[in-house]
Amino acid sequence: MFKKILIANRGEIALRIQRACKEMGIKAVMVYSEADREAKYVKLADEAVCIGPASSTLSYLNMPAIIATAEVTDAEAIHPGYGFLSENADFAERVEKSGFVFIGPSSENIRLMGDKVSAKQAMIKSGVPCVPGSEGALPEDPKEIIRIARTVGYPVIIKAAGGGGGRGMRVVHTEAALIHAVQTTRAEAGAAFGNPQVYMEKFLERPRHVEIQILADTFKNAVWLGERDCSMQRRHQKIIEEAPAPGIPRRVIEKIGDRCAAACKKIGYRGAGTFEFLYEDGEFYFIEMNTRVQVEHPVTEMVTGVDIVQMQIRVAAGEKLPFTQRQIEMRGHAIECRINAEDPYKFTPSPGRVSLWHAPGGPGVRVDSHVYTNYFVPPNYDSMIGKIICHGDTRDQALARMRTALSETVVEGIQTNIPLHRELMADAKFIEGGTSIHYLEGWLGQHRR
Ligand code: MV4
Repeated sequence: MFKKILIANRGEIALRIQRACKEMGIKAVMVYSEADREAKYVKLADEAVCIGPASSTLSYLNMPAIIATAEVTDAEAIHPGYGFLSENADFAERVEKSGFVFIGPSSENIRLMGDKVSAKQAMIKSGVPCVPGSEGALPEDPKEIIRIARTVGYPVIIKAAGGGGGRGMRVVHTEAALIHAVQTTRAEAGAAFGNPQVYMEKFLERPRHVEIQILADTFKNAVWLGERDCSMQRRHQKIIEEAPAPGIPRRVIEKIGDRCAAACKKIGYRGAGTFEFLYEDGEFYFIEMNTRVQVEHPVTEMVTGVDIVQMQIRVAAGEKLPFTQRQIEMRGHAIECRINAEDPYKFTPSPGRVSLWHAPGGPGVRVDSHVYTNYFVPPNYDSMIGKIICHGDTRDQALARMRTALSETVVEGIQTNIPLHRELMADAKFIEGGTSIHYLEGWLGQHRR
């Protein structure tokens, strides 16, 4: 096992990774920006090195500074967390070429999944069901494009190969609008991602977003750890996630989970990963794979009892997964509310000093946050300041625990989205379960104030 790991991230996930290191007897080196100098998790680290100013381009995205810090501190591996450099294949490659272990999959696998056209082709080859559409990138010839769209059937969606997470997409409802939409998406994709390739899919009108968590080691073992329903989102920012996904038959999940694990074996995947699917009318359709630990990993940890961050570190160090698929048992239900420093209804960021932080507790309640009373939320980064995760034997119990947890939580000095979460936990449609990806935006439209 590693003796020392460098954590190339900030905020709650930096603290989460640091906790995993401490539990495993691994020393943690933290890199931080000038804006995070005072953060307690920086002081809690065995070593901490300031790598640049607040701007993430000059700090958390600064590859030479991060690799140089690993060198001077004698770290053996780098954990990238989520966001920042976590899915940057060039960074993973530079880490490995510099003689460190990248805690994640190979740079080749990151690159394969970063290009959504090659990712989809790999999944089709591995037997993972995908949204019907163009086989690979769209050709230049407008006649060919029109022919493909007729075969797929309108509405279609044009997506950039270099996009993902909601960037670089356009829905097309009629043949008259098709060619212009393809040209515009191509031009935008070329400018934004340096790759003008686009592909076409049937546009699903009211899907749910359901994802499968996987873990794989370097001994050809891959297991899936159930699913998460992440449909409650606004502008591609998830705010609530839960496991299991309400109302989806177990045999449907099991079939798709087995396909995901098989795909991991086929491509030689290592570490934690997430297969994102759209779920509509009882069918799963693969859209993208995330090659990092995700914000919402705790809901899976709570229903499976598996420590995903520890497992990432173990398999990166060359250990075997300590369980087989048959030993994975799902118990109860877990729900996560992301706490953001923002206006709860206008969604404008609300950075600043937290004059009072009181976290909830009790049975089945987990809080992942780096915040404390007098912590200053810097304006330079993502607005998420923590997560409340509640587990129960049933979804109703998890919900009841979340309502209690939210009622106990006190955050003063800044605005947060806790009032929104309190309303959603009392919403009849959410309580029923199974709302689509469009539910929250519709709800916000009706509850305008
Ligand atoms: C889609 C879709 C409907 N049909 N693809 C948006 C994020 C990116 N990961 C894929 N996205 C979508 N792809 C087809 N063929 C609808 C979305 C989508 C979405 C997906 C997941 C979560 C939230 C979303 C919000 C709007 C659109």
